[in-house]
Amino acid sequence: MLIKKPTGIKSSEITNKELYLNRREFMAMAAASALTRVGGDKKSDRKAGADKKLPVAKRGEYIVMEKNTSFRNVSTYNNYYEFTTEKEGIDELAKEFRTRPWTVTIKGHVKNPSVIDIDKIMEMFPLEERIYRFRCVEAWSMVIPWIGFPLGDLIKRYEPSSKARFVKFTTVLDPAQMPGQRRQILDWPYVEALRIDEAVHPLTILSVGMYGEILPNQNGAPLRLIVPWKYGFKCIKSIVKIEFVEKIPVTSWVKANPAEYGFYANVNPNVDHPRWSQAKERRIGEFRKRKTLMFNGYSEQVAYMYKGMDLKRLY
Ligand SMILES: Nc1nc2c(c(=O)[nH]1)N[C@H]1C(S)=C(S)[C@@H](COP(=O)(O)O)O[C@H]1N2
Ligand SMILES: [Mo]
Repeated sequence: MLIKKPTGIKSSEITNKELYLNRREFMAMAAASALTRVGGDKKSDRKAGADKKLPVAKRGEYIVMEKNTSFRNVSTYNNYYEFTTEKEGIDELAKEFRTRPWTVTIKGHVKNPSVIDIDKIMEMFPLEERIYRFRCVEAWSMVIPWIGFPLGDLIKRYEPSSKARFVKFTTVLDPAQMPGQRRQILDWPYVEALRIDEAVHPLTILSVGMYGEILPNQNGAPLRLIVPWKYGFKCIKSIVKIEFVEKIPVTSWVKANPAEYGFYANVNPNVDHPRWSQAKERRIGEFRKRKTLMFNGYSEQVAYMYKGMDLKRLY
C-alpha cells in the first residue's frame, strides 16, 4: 500500500487519541511501516492496473494505529458463501463476476425511493480512506484500509421517515454467476440489517475500494457494508437493495442458526460463540493471539448505543 501524505488531517478532526492520529504520529507510523514492510504487500504481488486506482477525496478521520494486513491476505482469504464456503480460492472463482452495469434500489419508508447506478453513487459521495480493524466471528482479524463513504450520508440524501427503524441490505441474487447460490447453504439472497442509529453512526461506511483501488470482487464489489465494531458477517457484500423498514428484519445468519448468530453481532470478548471462545483472535499474518477488544476497540465511539441492553442475551 502506498503511504499517502496526511495532508487531509486537520487537528480539529482529532478527538480521540486512540483512534485518530495527529500529523506527527501519522508521519512516524508511515515511516515505520515503510521500513518494516515485508513480503506480501509489495506492488509486484498485486494484479494492479491503472484502471483499478480510486481517487480518494480525503483521508478519513478514523484511522487505526496498527499495521495493515497485507493486500494479498485480505484479497485471498475471504468469506463469500455465494461463491464457496472455502476461504481460499474465492479470488479465482469471482474473477469474472460482472459488477457493471449495477444498480442499487433504495426503497421502503423513505421520501425519495430510487434506483441508482453504482457509478452515480461513487460520484455523489466523496470517497475517503478508513483504516479499520475487521473481526470475523470465527476469531480471525485483519486491519484494512477501506475506501468508501459514510452510510449516513446516503441515508440523509434519501430522507427516511420516522417509521424507518431498521435498514435492511440485500446482496445480488444471481445463481448463474454465483455457484454457491445453486446450493441451499443459506436462504439466498444474503440479507443483513442495522438499527437506524447504527446505520447513521459515523463509523459505518459503504465501501467501494480498499488499498487505494476498487474493491476486488471477492471482497464484495461493487458495494459492501463495513461496520467495524461488529463481526464480519454483518458486512454484507455486493449490495443491490437498501430498504428502510419498521420491523427488525430476519437476517441470513439469524435465520440459518439463531442459537449461534444474533442480530446485533457486536464484537464482545465476554460472550462466547456456542462452539468457541471469542476472548482472543488471530490477526492474519501473525502467529500469537491477541485479546479481542470490546466492540472491537470502538467502545468509546459506540457503547452509548447499547446502554441498558443485556449484551449476553442480545448477542
Ligand atoms: N453476501 C455476502 N456477504 C458477506 C459474506 C457472504 O458469505 N456473503 N460473508 C460475511 C463474512 S462471514 C465475513 S467474515 C466477511 C468477509 O469479508 P472479506 O472477505 O472482505 O474479508 O464478509 C461478510 N459478508
Ligand atoms: Mo465471518
